[in-house]
Amino acid sequence: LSLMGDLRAAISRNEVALHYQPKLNLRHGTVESGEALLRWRHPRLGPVAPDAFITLAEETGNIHRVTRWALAHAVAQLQRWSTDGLHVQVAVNLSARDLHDQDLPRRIADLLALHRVQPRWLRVEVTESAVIGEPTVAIQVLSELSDLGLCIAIDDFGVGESSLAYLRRLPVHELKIDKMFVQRLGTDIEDRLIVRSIIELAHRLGYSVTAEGVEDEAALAYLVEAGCDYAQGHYIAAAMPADRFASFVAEYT
Ligand code: G
Ligand code: G
Ligand code: MN
Ligand code: NA
Repeated sequence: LSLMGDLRAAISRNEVALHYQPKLNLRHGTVESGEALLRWRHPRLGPVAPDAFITLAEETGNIHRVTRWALAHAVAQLQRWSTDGLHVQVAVNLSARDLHDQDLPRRIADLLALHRVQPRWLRVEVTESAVIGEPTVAIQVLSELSDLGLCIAIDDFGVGESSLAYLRRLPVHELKIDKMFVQRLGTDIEDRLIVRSIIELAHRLGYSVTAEGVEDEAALAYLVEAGCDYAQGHYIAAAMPADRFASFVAEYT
């Protein structure tokens, strides 16, 4: 648990950072959005993987702290970019427990007002499993966020406890296809069929689609041909610090 103590200290001292992974618009070849991903460099241990410290924060009841920090920093960054004339949309990941926090919509509304950022520049990503745990509260929280004007993305779509029944009760704007189906698109016939079907399903339900984990040219080419809207992955760019992300966006407008 001393690692959790270190994380709390790192958050209060701003020793954690948000990096941003560009999302490529496949129709226009532009980048107008990105996903915020937490990075923590421990003074002794070096970089700690977010999977590890997010799970730890969840298990020790500290995830709200982490989420609030990420949201506050993403919105403050959006304000700075907007002042610089850079119009970009940022997605922040929420954990299951965040969806049990009925104060979250008001907290986000306050943050946006404080920084004079329009809600449409902020997105939240949630997994379906996050909703299944306590669906009534989660659906209410997501509906309030959607009513505020935020877009809601379903993350890691296609793996875990996914349920199409819940999907229809949620105010969803975007599906993000899990990288498991995307990484081998160049060679795997079944992954191609699955991805093509998810894209068609999403479009029929009125959602946009992002493919995650694009690692080579073959995957990217398949996604363009299959009508996918956005792509994210190391072949395009890994997550990068805010200043580099701003240059990347400027280069791809
Ligand atoms: O960058 P990657 O290794 O960067 O991220 C690993 C996992 O950590 C992913 O599942 C990602 O969604 C999650 N993650 C990264 N940043 C955040 C964050 O700010 N909040 C939450 N809840 N999860 C995050
Ligand atoms: O769970 P979520 O989708 O939020 O997390 C995104 C995770 O995927 C992060 O850990 C991010 O660093 C990672 N990621 C981003 N692009 C790629 C990629 O092309 N390949 C792989 N294997 N991981 C990726
Ligand atoms: Mn995500
Ligand atoms: Na994902």
